[in-house]
Amino acid sequence: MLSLITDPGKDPVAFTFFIGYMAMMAASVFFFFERSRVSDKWKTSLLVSGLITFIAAVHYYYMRDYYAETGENPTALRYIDWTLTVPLMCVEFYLLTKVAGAKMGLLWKLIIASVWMLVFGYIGEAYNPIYEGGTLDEATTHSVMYGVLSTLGYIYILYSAWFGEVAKLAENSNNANLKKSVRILAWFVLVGWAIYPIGYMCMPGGWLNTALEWDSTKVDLFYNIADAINKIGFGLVIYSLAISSTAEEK
Ligand SMILES: *C/C=C(C)/C=C/C=C(C)/C=C/C1=C(C)CCCC1(C)C
Repeated sequence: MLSLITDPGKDPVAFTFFIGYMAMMAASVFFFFERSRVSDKWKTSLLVSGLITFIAAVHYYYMRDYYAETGENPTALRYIDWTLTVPLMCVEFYLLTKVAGAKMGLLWKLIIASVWMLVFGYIGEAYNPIYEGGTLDEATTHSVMYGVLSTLGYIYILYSAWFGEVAKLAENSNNANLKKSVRILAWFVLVGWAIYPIGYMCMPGGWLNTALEWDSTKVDLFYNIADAINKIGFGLVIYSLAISSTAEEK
C-alpha cells in the first residue's frame, strides 16, 4: 500500500493525494509563522490563508487513506473540505476589499454563490444515476444539469472578481498593490478554478469520460492539482501583498 502511495508511476492519483497533503501542511506552517512579519492589519488575512491550507491538509490526510483503501473518489470528504475552504476564500476577498469600503453584504453574496456552486456540484457527483444501476445516458443528463446549475454560482464569483463589486472596490481603492493583487486573484478564479469543472466532467457520464474515455480517477487528479494551485497560490498572493504593504508602511 505504501508503494502505491509513494510511487507516482503506479498510481498518480494516490501520489497527488500524498504530495497534496505535504504541500498543504508546509504552506500552513509557512503562513502561520510569517504572520509575525506583517503589520497588524494583515494578520487576519494571513491567518485565514493558513486556515485554508490547514483545513485542506487534514482532509487530504483522510482522503488519501480513503482512496488508498477503496480506490474510489472521496466525494463526501472533498465537498466537506470545499464547503469550509471556498467560503474562507470569499472571506479573503472581503478582507482585502474591506479597506476600500466593502460591506458584510458582499461577503454574504460571495458565500451564498459558493455554497450554491458546491451543493449542486455535490448532487451532480454523489447522486450519479450510474451508481444506482442507471444508464450512461441518464448519468450524462444528470451531470450536465447539475454541472450547469453549479456553474451559475461560479460565474457570479467570477463576475464579481472581474467586473462586479470586488473589482470595483479594488479599482477605487487608490492602492496600487491592492489593485494588482485582486487582479491576480481574479486570474486564479478564471484559470485555476476552471480546472475543477474539467475534473467534474471525468465522472461516469461526464463529457470527458465518454468523449475521451478519461476514467473517473481523473476527477481527483484534476481536483488535487487545482487545490494545490488555488489554495497555496491564493495564500501566496495575499502573503506578498501583506509583505510589500508592511514595507511601505514603515
Ligand atoms: C479550495 C477549493 C476550491 C477553490 C474549489 C473550487 C471548486 C470549484 C470552482 C468547483 C466548480 C464546479 C463547477 C463550476 C461545475 C461542476 C461542479 C464543480 C463543483 C466541480
